[in-house]
Amino acid sequence: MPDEPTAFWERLKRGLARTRESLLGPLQSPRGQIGTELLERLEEVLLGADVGPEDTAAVIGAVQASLAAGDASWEAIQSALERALEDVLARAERMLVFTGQRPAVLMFVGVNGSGKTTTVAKVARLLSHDGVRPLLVAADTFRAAAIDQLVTLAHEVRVEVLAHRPGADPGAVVHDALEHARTAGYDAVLIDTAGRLQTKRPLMEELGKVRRVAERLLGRPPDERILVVDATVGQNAISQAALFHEAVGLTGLAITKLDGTARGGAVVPITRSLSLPILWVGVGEGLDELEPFRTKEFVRALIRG
Ligand SMILES: Nc1nc2c(ncn2[C@@H]2O[C@H](COP(=O)(O)OP(=O)(O)OP(=O)(O)O)[C@@H](O)[C@H]2O)c(=O)[nH]1
Ligand SMILES: [Mg+2]
Repeated sequence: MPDEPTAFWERLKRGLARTRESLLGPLQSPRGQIGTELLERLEEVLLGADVGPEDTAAVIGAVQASLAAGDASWEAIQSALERALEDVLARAERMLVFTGQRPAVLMFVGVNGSGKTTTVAKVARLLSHDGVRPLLVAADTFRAAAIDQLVTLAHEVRVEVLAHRPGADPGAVVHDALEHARTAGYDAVLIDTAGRLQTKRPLMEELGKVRRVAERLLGRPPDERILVVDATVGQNAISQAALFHEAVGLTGLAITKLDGTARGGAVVPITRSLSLPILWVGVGEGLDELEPFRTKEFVRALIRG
């Protein structure tokens, strides 16, 4: 079974290995520092893992309070850090919304190369495993290669895909896809959009249009408007998000490429400063390397490994 809990756990741990090493490596010195020295070290490593100054302060405060109360063994330090991170990430977890109206519509947006097309295929795979029948939509009509990529990935994860010719209007593709999904009884529609720089106004307006096309047809906006964020860009993702939010009204995040960075701590300031939950984390290039974000499991994999 591809999704049995151990395999899931192993993938998550493996994907977070680099961040874990950057966080815990420097703390595990042979002498096992305690007290102020440890807290200073901890501050350094949290900042180094891109946790950001505000959230680092919150975590340090919580760890300090826990350690003041009792022993400062390595085990106690790990537990305190685990609890502190769980607290700052408490509101980061949310399940995918299924309103009960079919098809559920999920739109994926983000800058170039953030991992949108791969994530769409990975999510489709997770949904099919749960018995949900998804239709993928190639609304990235900008490049022929983008359409081919989605079609190939759809084939690999054995789901259907609707595509027009390169250069077609993305709104028209989405319109067709939603009508088709309704008549053919799909449970979910996953829209892959072209990568764009948030500063390119006409391209951002195009995203707004795709949202409106869906809204007119469904009588409600797409149920999820997901920003796909590349974890390797760290906290810069925060500045990308604002204009995407303005264009489509984001409902959540997918954070990709956590396996490719030691700065995975950036998930903390990204989700907190945007007040957006993380629906999935990508921990590898493989199509099975996407996990629903669960705070407890994420923090445990990060701290305990
Ligand atoms: N290591 C790793 N690579 C990933 C992950 N997610 C995506 N990638 C890789 O990132 C690269 C870009 O992924 P795409 O899915 O094509 O990105 P995109 O956002 O659709 O790109 P554009 O459509 O060009 O904007 C590919 O090589 C993917 O395999 C991940 O979680 N981990
Ligand atoms: Mg793409």
